Amino acid sequence: MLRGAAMELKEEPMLGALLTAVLMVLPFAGPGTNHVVDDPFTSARTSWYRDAGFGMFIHFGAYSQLEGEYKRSDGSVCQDAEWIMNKCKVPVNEYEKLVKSFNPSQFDAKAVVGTAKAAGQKYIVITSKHHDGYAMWPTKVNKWNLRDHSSFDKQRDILRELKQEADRQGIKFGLYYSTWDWHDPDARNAATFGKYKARMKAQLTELIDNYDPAVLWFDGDWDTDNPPNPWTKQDGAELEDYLRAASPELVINNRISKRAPGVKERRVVDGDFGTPEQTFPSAPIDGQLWESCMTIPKKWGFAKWDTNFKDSKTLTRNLLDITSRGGNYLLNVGPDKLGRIPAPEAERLRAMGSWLSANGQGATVYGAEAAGLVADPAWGAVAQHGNKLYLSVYDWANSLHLKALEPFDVTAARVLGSAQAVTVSKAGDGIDVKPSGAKTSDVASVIELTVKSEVAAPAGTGNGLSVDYFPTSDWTGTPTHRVDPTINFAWRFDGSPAPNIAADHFSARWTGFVQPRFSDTYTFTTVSDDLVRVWIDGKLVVDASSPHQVRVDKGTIALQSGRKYSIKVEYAETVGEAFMKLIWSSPNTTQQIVPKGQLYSS
Ligand code: FHN
Repeated sequence: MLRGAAMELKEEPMLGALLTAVLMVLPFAGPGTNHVVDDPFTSARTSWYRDAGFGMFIHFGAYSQLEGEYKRSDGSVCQDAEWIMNKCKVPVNEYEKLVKSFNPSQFDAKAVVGTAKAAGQKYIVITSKHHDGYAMWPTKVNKWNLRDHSSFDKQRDILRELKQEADRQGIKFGLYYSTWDWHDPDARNAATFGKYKARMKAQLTELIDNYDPAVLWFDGDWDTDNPPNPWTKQDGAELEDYLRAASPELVINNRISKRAPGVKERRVVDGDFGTPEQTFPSAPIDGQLWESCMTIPKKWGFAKWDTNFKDSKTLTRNLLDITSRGGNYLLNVGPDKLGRIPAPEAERLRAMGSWLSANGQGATVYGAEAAGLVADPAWGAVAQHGNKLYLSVYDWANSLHLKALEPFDVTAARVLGSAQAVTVSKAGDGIDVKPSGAKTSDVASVIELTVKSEVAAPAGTGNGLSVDYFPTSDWTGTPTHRVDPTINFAWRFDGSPAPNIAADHFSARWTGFVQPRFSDTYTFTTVSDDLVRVWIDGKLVVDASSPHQVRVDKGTIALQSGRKYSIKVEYAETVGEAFMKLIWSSPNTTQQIVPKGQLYSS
């Protein structure tokens, strides 16, 4: 593993530098390259992340020293938090002077990790470098960092302290890193941007080698000229390759890429998970894992005037809504200039943890998935965990209706933390759940249903799909034939299905059979660039046949378990990036790349 090599060579600084230099230029791509490493929906690499459900974001940096206020020379006061240098137009040299006194002497990793544990948060993501470019570790790349530009104890390293404490207390450690940088002059200058990128890669190598993060959470992926941000989608793609080679177990967010000017939406092909911010979707995101990040007050970084803290009921219900839709909740704290988590934030987190640890209510979050068997109810949220449905009831009533999306039986029902009887009966388009007693909590009372739905057909013995790859974008010319285990490709800018197929102007036709394990209405989802059509049992289920940028399309079809249905997928790439993924889901099947065992080439 390259990371191991880098670690071993750390003791040999010259060789380590040589390896780092080689890594930076090693061509990871070219015709025949598929940049996909696995299916984040099901891979062992992302398993801990999918089960975690709840993490702590920490926005802590030089900006914390200003406590959210900048007093101008004319006496006026400008307020912001982690954006204060930019929004208040603080001259760089003045900002440098102001943060020289930064001294987070009371930063206590044990207390920070203890607060995360008390909240029930299973991972931490701390800002290692925000947009102001200030590194929170003793980077060798420059002097703009907590070791070389502060009044902090030069023997201390807060990232190491936090990493060691997270390891000791058994929670995962992650790092936020902004590709956009207001301080490094090369970061805003297209002509010298390559120097900044080299420094960025060297810093990221330091972070991987010295702190072994489980998550790298990138930020700063928007098009702007304040200051200019020359980062490109291609830079993001190359960096993702580099990082995955350097640390194969890394989980990476989608903001490693770059959004086109004026584009608000982020793509589902970058990194491993999407990052809705200060909000969350009403249903699982098609095509990618996702994590909602949110603040407790208004701002991410500490601001002494920012005292409108969300209450713990709202925050807990946010968590339940998010995890019932297949997402994670990354909830932020903004330590003050001494490194202390504001008491109101710690108090809300403890309250969330108390609710999660009471009556086994954590089962609504940890390892929970979107409940495909029922529709999202108005009175609360429903998550599924194996053969259990967890009904988190916000609006308690002694009769709660659930719309069934597929038939299932309820073999047991109980209210967590109460001995009250619960009866369940078929009713209209679903079931009525009738708890006989009072609610157990003002936040959410949890009813656990043990359900028996259709038993899966035995796992398939498929080998994948037969495929012809054509050297044109219209399925003409002499094809290259093979069998693909799945349809899960990110050819990106320079990759292609085979070394003899150019990166642009190629097409593919997969054929064979697909075998569902349940008698369900299946949703087939494609992630494609440039165009795709999917036929199943002769029915055109997905038709995205006009050339497009990265796009998600889907269609449904009712299938009987165990039967083999003919499937044909036609795909074409014209120019630029190329992606093609075939995903399925059903009331009994969580969203995933259609697995090899359920695909037959003949
Ligand atoms: O500009 C940053 C902001 O300061 C904060 O870090 C958030 C957290 O997701 N991300 C950016 C805004 O989208």
